[in-house]
Amino acid sequence: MTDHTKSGISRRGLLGATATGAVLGGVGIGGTAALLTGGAKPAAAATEGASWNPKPGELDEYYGFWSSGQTGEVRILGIPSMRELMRIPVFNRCSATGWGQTNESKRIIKENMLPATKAFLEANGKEMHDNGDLHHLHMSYTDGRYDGKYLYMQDKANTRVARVRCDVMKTDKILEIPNAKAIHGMRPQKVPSSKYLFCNGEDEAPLVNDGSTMHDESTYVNIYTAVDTESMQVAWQVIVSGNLDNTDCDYEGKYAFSTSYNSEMGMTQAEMTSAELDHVVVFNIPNIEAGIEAGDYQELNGVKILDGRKENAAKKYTRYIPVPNNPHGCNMAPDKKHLCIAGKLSPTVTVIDVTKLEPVFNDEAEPESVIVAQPELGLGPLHTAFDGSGNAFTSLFLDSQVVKWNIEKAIAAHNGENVDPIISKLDVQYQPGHLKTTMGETLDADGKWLVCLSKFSKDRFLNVGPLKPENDQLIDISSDEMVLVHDGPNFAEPHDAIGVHRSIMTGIKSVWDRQDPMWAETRKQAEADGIDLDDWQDTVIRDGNKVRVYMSSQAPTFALDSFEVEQGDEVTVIITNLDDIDDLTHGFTMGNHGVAMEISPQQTSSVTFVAARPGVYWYYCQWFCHALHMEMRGRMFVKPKAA
Ligand code: CUK
Ligand code: CUA
Ligand code: CA
Repeated sequence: MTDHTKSGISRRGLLGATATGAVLGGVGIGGTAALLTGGAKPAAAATEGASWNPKPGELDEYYGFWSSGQTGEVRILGIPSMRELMRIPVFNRCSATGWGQTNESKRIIKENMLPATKAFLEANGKEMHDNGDLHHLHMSYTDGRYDGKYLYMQDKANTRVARVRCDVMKTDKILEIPNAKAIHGMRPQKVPSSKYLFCNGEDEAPLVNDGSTMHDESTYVNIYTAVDTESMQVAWQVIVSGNLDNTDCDYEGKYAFSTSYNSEMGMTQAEMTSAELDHVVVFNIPNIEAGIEAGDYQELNGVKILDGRKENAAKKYTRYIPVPNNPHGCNMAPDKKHLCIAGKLSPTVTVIDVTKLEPVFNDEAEPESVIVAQPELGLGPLHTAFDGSGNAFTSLFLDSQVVKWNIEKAIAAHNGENVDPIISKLDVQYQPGHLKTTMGETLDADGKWLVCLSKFSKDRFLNVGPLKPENDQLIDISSDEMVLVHDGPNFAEPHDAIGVHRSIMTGIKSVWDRQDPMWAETRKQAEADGIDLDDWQDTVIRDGNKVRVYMSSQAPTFALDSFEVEQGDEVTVIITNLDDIDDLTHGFTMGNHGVAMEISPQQTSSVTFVAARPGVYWYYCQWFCHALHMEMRGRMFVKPKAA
């Protein structure tokens, strides 16, 4: 058997055919020279690495929460096994759970949708978007540490953010953000707690986007949004100069940072890459809060917007730190001090000392004075992760490598000392984007595992057609020499992941609370119908041409083995799963009606449809629950309309 991967030839071949062409094609002459300097060191001979493969029945040490890109969901994987444990639908629809179909999920999806979007969807015969583009997800923090309560995620495609409750691992809030366009980078505040969710608007557009100035690019702006995580409503927005890509924040609760690859405000790729330098925007959170308090804002679509553009520097809301053209990743080290900005088109990572920012805001120092190192690491640096021992790991997209380097040594080299900050390099397969260390974006960074999310898998798996999986690689980082221990195929397109130690996830329930707010509206309707959902009655209520069917389920039966409606009735089926045993989920599928939903232990779910065709339709439970699961079914009779 030939080993293509170790020779490095196929890796370079792939590079030539795809990424280099695409990236260099747009860069032009300015960036090319930098991209062609420096080369890949061959990978060190692989040693065995730590044991990653748990025996059957053994549990993982970490929860891995994965984004899924254009699939629009969140996935839970175990680390180190890389076994997929669960999927959480967020911006997508889900056939198994009924997300996007049940009344409970529709209420969450539509609750904070902008009126203009509702009207747009209605014009297209829809209630909701069918897609999302979920790049980034992060957990809520208390004092710089994960608190296990919520996950937050964004949707670049439709300018939304969402929240997942970690007690039940379900989405409970979705917010469409007004004024901004294309939420990309997103981070919860780390200290003292995740009061704000910081959200980058990537796309430029007129602030009032009504078509009146759409050809006048001088009216285009980009918007930074802080969402209040408790209410999941916008707290405030800031107009910035240039666009916004990735974002992170400090461990003091004072600053947030965003990279901009289009400080040029160009509309074509040539224009977006034309400058020598772009910038990192630094947001001064207390100054912004004071500005809001003082009334220094305009209001648009119910949101307070401050002006944080360069020309408004006197207000001290923002500062702009120049970095090499077209940066990408923005990662705060758990040393509380160093922010790492990945160069992308530059082979460097720019290290910013955030403790030097105060004089810059007070106009006592130049913005570039905060740059304390700029190590040259390799081609196409995209993102950086940390081990908690002063080391950083940067993905090199073009070199298809992970480079491990030392932050203090990079600073020493920047100060003229003769030290090499690079500790080791490891070939990955291929073209990595994000990379994540266990607990690495918290004060508890433990330096055990690194997951490298490679964008291409090429020859690593059985061929499955022109569309290939990606390859999330598990790397043992417990010693200076990184060891690749596992290839993990993954479907379109997890950009990001976090690794959370299982000791933090103590609040996860196995059985729902019967009073859960998820179906509060449904309970209210039941109350109005004289139904007590706690003392279950199985009954059919007629209300004009609306019919509500209240039914309980208990393995292996639905309480109603049939019900009758009239053709044209709007039927709502409300089911509570009375089983309270771990893992005993039922479902409800109405044959030939496109209706299916999950009902986990003690959960209430409801779904509404119009019974438009006469006849008999069987409903059944679609989650295997019992030896008589196949028999867990019943009939809906639809009486023909009188002619
Ligand atoms: S971005 Cu995907 S590799 Cu959207 Cu986090 Cu850098
Ligand atoms: Cu209940 Cu299958
Ligand atoms: Ca640029």
